[in-house]
Amino acid sequence: IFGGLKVPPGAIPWQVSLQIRHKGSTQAYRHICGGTLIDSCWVLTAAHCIDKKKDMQVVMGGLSLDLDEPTMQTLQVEEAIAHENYRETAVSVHNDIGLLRLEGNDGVCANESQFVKRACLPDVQLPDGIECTISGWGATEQSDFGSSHLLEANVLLINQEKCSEPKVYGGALDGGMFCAGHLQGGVDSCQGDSGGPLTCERDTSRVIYGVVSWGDQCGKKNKPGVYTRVTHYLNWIKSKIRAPSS
Ligand code: 4AZ
Repeated sequence: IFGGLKVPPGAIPWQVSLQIRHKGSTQAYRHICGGTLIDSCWVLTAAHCIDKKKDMQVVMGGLSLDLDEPTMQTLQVEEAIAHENYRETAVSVHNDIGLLRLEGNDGVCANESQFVKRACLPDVQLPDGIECTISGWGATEQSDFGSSHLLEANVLLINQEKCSEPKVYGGALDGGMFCAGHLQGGVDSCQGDSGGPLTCERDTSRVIYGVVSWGDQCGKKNKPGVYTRVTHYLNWIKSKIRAPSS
């Protein structure tokens, strides 16, 4: 996160760290992406974060990637589902959405606590210009390697036509994407934040409105972050969650 602040304990209880096992090691896992807990056994992430060949685990309820915190829960990924039409082109990433099914018993995987909670799915599109929140352990203006403490920042939803102007992303956007950030630059998601949440306030709760997907570098003028538009994929998400492993 560029231009972010440290997240206080329990403030973003749906944030997870998606980690893959180091080659040749039985114990060590490395953070690769963010994700969002949307159900006890389901994490929403980006398709480009999914590596079916590697063991994946999810850590939730914590803020640090370096320390073991007593509030943390670590769960293995039983199944990783990338969108069937996920495609990367030279200028864009299409259908960059995926789901992780967690290991558990009788439909209980993550245990809800003050530090671990599900985010709600959105029901409608939200208006341009509203303030939403992004978070993650990704690269910062100080470090390409990311932050060991979870960071957050506020971004604005940017009009789709405005973001499709030639000086911004031209024709690279499709209806499954939206832009959020600050066109003057400075505040943005970055590498390592991918897959993580963009949430917005709706009534009295927060909804998971976007998944960190791509952008032309980070924090640059006229190059805001591009997010997978969760409302575009509600039927896809619901179909997968209703019928696990089919
Ligand atoms: C990345 O490389 C990446 N500024 C993620 C987010 C953004 C750019 C790049 C948005 O994963």
